[in-house]
Amino acid sequence: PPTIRREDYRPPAFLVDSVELHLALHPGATRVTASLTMRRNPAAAPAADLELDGEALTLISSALDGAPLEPGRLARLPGGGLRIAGVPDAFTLRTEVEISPEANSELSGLYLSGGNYFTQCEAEGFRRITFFPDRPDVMARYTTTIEAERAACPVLLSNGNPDGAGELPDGRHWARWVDPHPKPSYLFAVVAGDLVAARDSFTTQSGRDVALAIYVRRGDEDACGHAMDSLKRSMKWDEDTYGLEYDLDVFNIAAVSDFNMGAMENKGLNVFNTKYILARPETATDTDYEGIETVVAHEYFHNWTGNRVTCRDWFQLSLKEGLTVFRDQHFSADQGSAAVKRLSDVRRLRAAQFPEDAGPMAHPVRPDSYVEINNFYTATVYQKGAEVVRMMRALIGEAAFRRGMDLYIQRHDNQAVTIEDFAQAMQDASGVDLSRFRRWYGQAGTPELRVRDAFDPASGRYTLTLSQSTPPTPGQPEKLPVPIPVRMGLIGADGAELPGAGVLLLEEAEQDFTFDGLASRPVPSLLRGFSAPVRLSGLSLEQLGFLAAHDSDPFVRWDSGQQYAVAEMLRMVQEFRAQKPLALPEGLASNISALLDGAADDPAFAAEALVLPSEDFVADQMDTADPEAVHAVRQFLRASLGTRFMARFAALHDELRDAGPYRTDGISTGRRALRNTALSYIGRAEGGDGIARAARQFETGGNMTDVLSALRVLADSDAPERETALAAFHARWRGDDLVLDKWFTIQAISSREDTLRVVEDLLQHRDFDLRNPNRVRALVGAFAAGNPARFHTASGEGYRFLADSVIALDAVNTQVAARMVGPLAQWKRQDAARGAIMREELRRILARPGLSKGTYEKVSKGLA
Ligand code: BAL
Ligand code: ZN
Repeated sequence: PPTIRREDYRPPAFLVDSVELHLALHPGATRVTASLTMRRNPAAAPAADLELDGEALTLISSALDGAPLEPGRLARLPGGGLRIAGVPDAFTLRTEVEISPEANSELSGLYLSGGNYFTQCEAEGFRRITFFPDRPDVMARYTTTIEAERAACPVLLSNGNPDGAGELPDGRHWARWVDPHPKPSYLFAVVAGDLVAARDSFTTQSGRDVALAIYVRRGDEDACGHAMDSLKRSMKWDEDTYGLEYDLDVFNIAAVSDFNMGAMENKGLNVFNTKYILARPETATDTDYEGIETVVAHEYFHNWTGNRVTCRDWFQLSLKEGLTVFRDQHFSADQGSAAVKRLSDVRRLRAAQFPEDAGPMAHPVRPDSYVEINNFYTATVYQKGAEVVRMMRALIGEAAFRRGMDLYIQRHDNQAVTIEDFAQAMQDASGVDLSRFRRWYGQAGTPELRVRDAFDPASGRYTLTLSQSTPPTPGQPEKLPVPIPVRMGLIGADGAELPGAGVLLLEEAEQDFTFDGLASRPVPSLLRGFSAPVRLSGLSLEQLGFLAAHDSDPFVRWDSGQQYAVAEMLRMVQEFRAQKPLALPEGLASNISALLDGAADDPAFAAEALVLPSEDFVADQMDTADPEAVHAVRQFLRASLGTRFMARFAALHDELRDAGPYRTDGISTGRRALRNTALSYIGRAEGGDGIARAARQFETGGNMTDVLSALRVLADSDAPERETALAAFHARWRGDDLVLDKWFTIQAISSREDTLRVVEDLLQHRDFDLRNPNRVRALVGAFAAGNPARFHTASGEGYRFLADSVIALDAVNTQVAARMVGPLAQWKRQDAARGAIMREELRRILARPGLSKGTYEKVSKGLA
């Protein structure tokens, strides 16, 4: 398959001013008629022929300016597109095609889910609905008429505002939607089916009323309250923070249980994975509630950053995604504890993006090439992209950043633009030269930031030496220094903050920063708030322990504790490999003790800080991973800490029980998180009553957070309560897909040695469905990406299991298949024996005839 390169970008030869679409919905054979009002693009090189994208379309008829096109002027292109020879400068093209929603297991284009019709067009799904220049820099005004059987599809939705509806013969009916805003084809959407709406309204800052509706399956309308509330808070926040107001009469959301992504920001008609809409206390965890708030906000914020101002081409994806993740993170931070939100965002960045940036798929925030664009909806484009925007704001200041956003939108409203245009707006609004800063967009890899320091008691001068380097990544052997904003402070021996706090800007490979007038050597607190997405090294264990106890910055306090634990765990891994007995390090125990002392003051922070660094994070710090040793060490520490502090964990578990109704405010979720962290330690402790506590909590827990935390403890155990609880959970929730996903996941991530067997059995379970992406992610994805000890089992069975799954999936849903390849492609991180089996499995996938280009790209890059 061909590689698409950023440098090959050319403006579209033809533009589309308006689109009239008519969809006659039938499960097996939907007719789509499109009338495109087109003209030559004066800014493009002249082209004699018109080329349109198309995929899996059966052409029924076509006409140019009302006259049928003779067959000699039409040619089909290799991927399924259409070439029309000799078109005039301006014309109307009418095509009629047939498509089969029923046969569409890719879930891209128009498809059926539970008998209802949904679309997904980003990135290139619109070409599976009709012939079109399916690229984001072709922005058009759409009028969409949908017709369907009234009984099966009482609800007919598309983008924009409603513009009429009526009856048709044979029990059918129609509805028309007009979207006044020009948009790229990837934002097109249609939803039709037997859905019911939860409704509300929002009055914008200028006094316009917007009708809000969330469409779900009958029976789920009472589970939309949190999503609706999140939507209204997002609408208000964007007005208050950026002066950005919603721009249609209606804002509709439709939820679907078969969906490749989390959600999609189609203009005026967001389509959501049910996972990010439906929540009841008894079915959704606190993490689910947070996810809903974040994703609802994210999709809403796209209305301006993505929809009104969109991307010129898909290399610019982070223009809308990085910026919109930055905006949703900022919004969520404003809703509760900003500090805890920040460290959980950083934990996720390190878990997903750092390994990606160090692996075979490493790419810049603005990639230079791709084979399949769907492979580039990555942690780098999203999360690192957001970090880059955050650093930009730190460099120019909040006020200038707001002016820059105003300028960006004013300049580029209704345009398809580049990351360069965004940076230019920020530069023009701030007067700060960002030319060097733009390297962050073009250079892949996580910079390594090293610190050395020196103190001269005679002069009272303290010198911090910061240096940076970025490791080579595929296609980028040499790296330049990037500007790294290092927010910092200095701490005195008594734990007090000293003068000198601020932001150091490291622009060169190495720079000295001096501080005068100090009485004694301070401890440097660096990267406060995680001011740059880099790996920091050079602090001693002693300094880390000191910062964990004393720093005023919660991020540094948390991170220093984590880095301290990592250092000890790496040392213990060496001992384990040398077959020496393990012992609980006293320094680590006293850090945990100090956290327990302060736990009542900030339960949410304590819950985060008490959790040991993940196995993947620890393995990620080793030259060659050793999943077995890391697992053994982490389990040993959980058990020893649980045993040592049993009484205190038990007290927390008793005291923090929820009183009164379920609430999702930061205090309540923090208390539940701390209580369940305590339970998890008790569950590992020797001689503890963890199983009894977990079984009781499982039976009496009034919310899914508590029930699932208890089930997690049981599922990891060999106790007889395990089977009883899993069976009871399945019996109670087998009718609820989202809860059943949790049942699959909890077994897939169990630390028990028989987990792979269990997972293989679950693959055959009557409730498993390869066509449902949530279910696949819940079982196969959770096992491969969330259970390193069992996935990397030395026999290689975990690898074979994943390769078999990828092969089976590639025949059903290529996007989901390609996404599953990741863990196998990290073979360079493993020892030679494991690496050889992983490569063998990658080659086995590659040898499959008819492999999709997405899976091909991931596997072939993984093998390189
Ligand atoms: N645009 C795809 C889904 C999202 O990032 O919002
Ligand atoms: Zn997005």
